[in-house]
Amino acid sequence: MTDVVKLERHDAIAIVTVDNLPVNALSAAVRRGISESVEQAIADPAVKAIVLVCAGRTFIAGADITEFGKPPQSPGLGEVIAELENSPKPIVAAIHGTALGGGLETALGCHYRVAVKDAKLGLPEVKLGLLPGAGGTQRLPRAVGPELAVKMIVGGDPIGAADAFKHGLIDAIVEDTVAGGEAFARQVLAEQRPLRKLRDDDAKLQAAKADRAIFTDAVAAMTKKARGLEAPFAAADAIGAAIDLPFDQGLKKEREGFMKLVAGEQSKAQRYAFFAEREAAKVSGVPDGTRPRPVARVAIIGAGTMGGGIAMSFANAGIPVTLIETGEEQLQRGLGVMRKNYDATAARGGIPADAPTKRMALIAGVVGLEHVKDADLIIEAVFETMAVKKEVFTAIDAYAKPGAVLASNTSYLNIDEIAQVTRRPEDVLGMHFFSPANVMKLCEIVRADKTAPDALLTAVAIARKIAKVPAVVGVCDGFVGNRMLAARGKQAEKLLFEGALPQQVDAVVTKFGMPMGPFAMGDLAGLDIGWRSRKDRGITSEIADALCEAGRFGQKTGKGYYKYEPGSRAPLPDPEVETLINDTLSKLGLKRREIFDQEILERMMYPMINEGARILEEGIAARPSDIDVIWLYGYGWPVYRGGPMFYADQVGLKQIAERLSYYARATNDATLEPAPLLARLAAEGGNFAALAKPAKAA
Ligand code: T1G
Repeated sequence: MTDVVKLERHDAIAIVTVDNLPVNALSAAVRRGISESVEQAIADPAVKAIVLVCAGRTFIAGADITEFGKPPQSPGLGEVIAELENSPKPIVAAIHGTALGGGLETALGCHYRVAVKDAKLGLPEVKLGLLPGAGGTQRLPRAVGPELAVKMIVGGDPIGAADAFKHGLIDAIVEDTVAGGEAFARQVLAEQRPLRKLRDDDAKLQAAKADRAIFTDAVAAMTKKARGLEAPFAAADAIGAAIDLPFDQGLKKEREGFMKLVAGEQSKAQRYAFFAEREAAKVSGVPDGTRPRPVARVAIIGAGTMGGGIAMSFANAGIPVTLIETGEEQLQRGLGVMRKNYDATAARGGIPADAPTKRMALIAGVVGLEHVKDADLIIEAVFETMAVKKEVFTAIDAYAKPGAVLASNTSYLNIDEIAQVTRRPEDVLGMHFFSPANVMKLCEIVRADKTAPDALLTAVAIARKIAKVPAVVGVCDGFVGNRMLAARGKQAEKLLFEGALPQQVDAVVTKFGMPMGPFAMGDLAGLDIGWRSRKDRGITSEIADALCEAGRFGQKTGKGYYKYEPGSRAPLPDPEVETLINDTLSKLGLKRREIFDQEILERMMYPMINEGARILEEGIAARPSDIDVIWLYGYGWPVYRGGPMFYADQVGLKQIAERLSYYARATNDATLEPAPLLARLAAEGGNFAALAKPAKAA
């Protein structure tokens, strides 16, 4: 037996327990342990049935992702599952926590499955750029039918125990895994139930065999948002094989699909992103034993777009919120918008019908800053000027209780300067949410000079609790995300002066996989905001200024870099813009030149990467992977490209440094010269991945 799997016998029932913290991943030792335990139980004449359970917080949460890309160790998971399925004695999988990936596939190899009521069951492999590689694409359609199988496998989201029971994925809901599993096994023996092998049960495939649209419609619905991704389509093909081919041929097709994806660039990037997200929550430079402060109640100042979205995120996690506005009218408007959002989500079936009322009940709208007094965490989401921020922080410093964490949702202002107006700078930090805050997963947590380690850990822990992905950054203009975006924006503007058109630049960026290009983004945000701030600072950008002088503020005026049909957000190239650009350039005596897409791609991505290198040099971000997490969860960077710093390593830092030096000379822009860190790594043949320093879990 291995030390991560143990076997014990309760009279005629053998209990095989997997105990491989933290999530019982199917490492080689676990696979060997299950195989040896089952063999022993089968060989033991006293054993009549077997129950497979897991210790700790969850059933098997999948294959051990850290083993991918390494030489395979036997037994393979497919072999172990075949052993379970071919056992002459009934085997019951008893599930708690999350049975995911290879974990659910293992359970699907068992003859029966039971689960506790809050268990979750899923095949999320597509989220790692993979497909279920141990029979999941063949057995799940046989267990629940192709339609739900497509939803679970191509979408990747788990289902709850109640749905699993309803659709026949599990045979019973039990109070407790060991006792419940054992009782179910005894019932199977008592009723002499057959050894149900899913591989032999095609009953639920018949409808789709007769009417393939059942399958193709489900696939079409689930791949609508899979632009650029390989895995969802490969997974759908494998499920299709379950309908069309005998089990073993389908299994072979699945294996081929899996082996192709696991060796591919997309899955490498998505597996990197999986671990990067978890690393980002580990804060460096925090003394051992530091604990987050308890947060039972939150106060949010400002019920506008950001404040409202942030309040909803806390209510979604069941945390009571005091939402504070300066006046009743603003407060009621804010509460109204939140209620409407909840109702719309409920109408789409995104949340239960009674959730809007339940969640709004957790949000107490009030007027007056004195109402922060009971909060453990206070998040300010008011107008983005330093004067207003300082006024609010001076007030909450007076009212807030000792030990409360004071956070600003500013997207670029100096947190150190804000903290200085309080008598408790150690409790002040930034929690930068992204719009819409109830949807976007990223929370950039800004560590100020005097921020106390436990205050920082409090922000990280609460961000995870409200299902956000935290990333800790230092204080600088625009923090990490917006600072890198500004470097890209500058090049986008310059490309227009040199001859490119907005639609050409945006097409390159969206083809790369970003949801939107810089010019469509500008139109969405409103071009007048930048125009007013340029005028305040006495600087010009002739093309953007000319657009605004022509009343082209973007979507809000139906015209910007693009034109928009009434009621539509689809950016349409507008010949008037080309004319305006030509006129502006000829006034400046500038000539347009032909610019190729490759140059645009390099000048969109490489300056950002260069800025990322500067951010690492300055310690504003602790790890390259933190920068990638920020771009993945805050700016829509395509997950199958891992993030800007991961992408840089794939392109090669030498290539990037050389191209940056070339563009610095060609466009006479010294800011494009490679940052010292980038230049050094390029010269040494190094990469950003090698810089990653492991930090302690929060
Ligand atoms: N392999 C290795 N390590 C894993 C792991 C896994 N499958 N899952 C989690 N960890 C580590 C994680 O890195 C972290 O480590 C710690 O466990 C706690 O995780 C053949 C091909 C189960 C819902 O995709 O979704 O099976 O940071 O912080 O928030 O078809 O982990 O502490 O050092 O996320 O409570 C399919 C992946 C694999 C599920 C728990 N399975 N895991 O969430 O904890 S592919 C998955 C999760 C596969 C087969 C295929 C979540 C969780 P550290 P955590 P959590």
